[in-house]
Amino acid sequence: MSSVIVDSSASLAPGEILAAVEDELKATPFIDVHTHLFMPSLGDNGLWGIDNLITYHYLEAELFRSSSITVGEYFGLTQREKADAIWRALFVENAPVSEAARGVVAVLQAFGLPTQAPDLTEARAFFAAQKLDSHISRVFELAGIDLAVMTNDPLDPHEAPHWERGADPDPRFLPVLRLDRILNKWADHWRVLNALGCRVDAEAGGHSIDDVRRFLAEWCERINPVYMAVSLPDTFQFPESSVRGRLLAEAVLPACREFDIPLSLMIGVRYLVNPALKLAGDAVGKADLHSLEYLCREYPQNRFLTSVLSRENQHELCVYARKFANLMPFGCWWFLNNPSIVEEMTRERLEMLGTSFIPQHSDARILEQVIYKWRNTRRTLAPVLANCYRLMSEDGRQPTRADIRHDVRRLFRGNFERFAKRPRS
Ligand code: FIX
Ligand code: ZN
Repeated sequence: MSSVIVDSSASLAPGEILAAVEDELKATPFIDVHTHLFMPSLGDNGLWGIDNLITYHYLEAELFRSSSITVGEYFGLTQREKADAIWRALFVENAPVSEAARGVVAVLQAFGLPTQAPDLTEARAFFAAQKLDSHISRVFELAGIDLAVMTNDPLDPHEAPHWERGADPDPRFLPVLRLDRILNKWADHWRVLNALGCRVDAEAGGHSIDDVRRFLAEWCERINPVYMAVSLPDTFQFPESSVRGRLLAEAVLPACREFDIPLSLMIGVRYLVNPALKLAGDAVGKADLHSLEYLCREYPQNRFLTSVLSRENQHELCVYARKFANLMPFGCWWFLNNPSIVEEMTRERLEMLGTSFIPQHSDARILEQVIYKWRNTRRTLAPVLANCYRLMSEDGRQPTRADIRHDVRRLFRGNFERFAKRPRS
């Protein structure tokens, strides 16, 4: 087959730009900078396969709008029964037009499985026949990613023992130290830290700060995280004389400086507005980003990898990123990860930040979700990026394929590699 030699330094005609952008997006393996996926050595924390895909909390929330089943009845079912209920309501009785439902269809299509079957028999047989390690590689290849950044919780009783026994690293995954239980749920977890030998108390007084700092250092040595991370409520304030405020200022930020890693702040969650829905019960609130401004200004030696959940906070996040080079906006998080909003957010980021931000992460909880989440990202962002080069061309600078290749690598790899100071690709 003749391979077309592309002169990457040649200027592109306006009619060639979109195809060049699509080619470079397809040809570039992305780094997925935030997921809830787990490397195989972390055991059954890692979720994959059709029943997990269909019982994703996004789809659970949609089920109760399209079925007479009550929340109590649903959570009393087995996982297969739950998946059957969701399949029937969202994929058989109604067309799967929502973002999350279409995603399941895209995964089935990617593996050549029926997308309109009356039940899940064939899909279940297919996934049951997969061997996890080779399946991960196949899924990453289909998704066009070569690295997934995990979310690793040192106080999770289902995960920490794997690390303490020495979980084998996997070159396809990068660890992160997740701090929600320490920073947001101190009242429920200081005793757990105490049992682990930390001299802490309910008010985080005495040796608490020093021992949390030591605990963080021990876990950084153990798992070698690319960053530390915490999700924060829409009400987050900093500086603040609260336990969270003091732990953040005196333990977490110094530890990030000591290990020279960013802190990921994911701001704007209204937790469990409907507790009955469990993981699906969280909502969104507009946050006061003056706290982020203060952190970026007063802690110039720290780097803040930041995503905000409210659509109404996006423009000011871009403005702050123009003011502070230690602030790296990333992703179209959770309720924002829909084409209509991804397009709006990415256009304003390109207009204000050029290619100095990280456009997307998948937030995948189930392995195969990366297939549709990254397919959607490429599909949505290709025309957005192409429009930038078209406008640049109209204004007098002709784009080349080399420009596009460089920019795509910067957006989906280089900005993260530089900000996290690894991995070197
Ligand atoms: O805090 C987080 O990492 C959030 O992404 C999750 O808690 C959330 O449930 C989610 O998976 C959103 O996509
Ligand atoms: Zn997440």
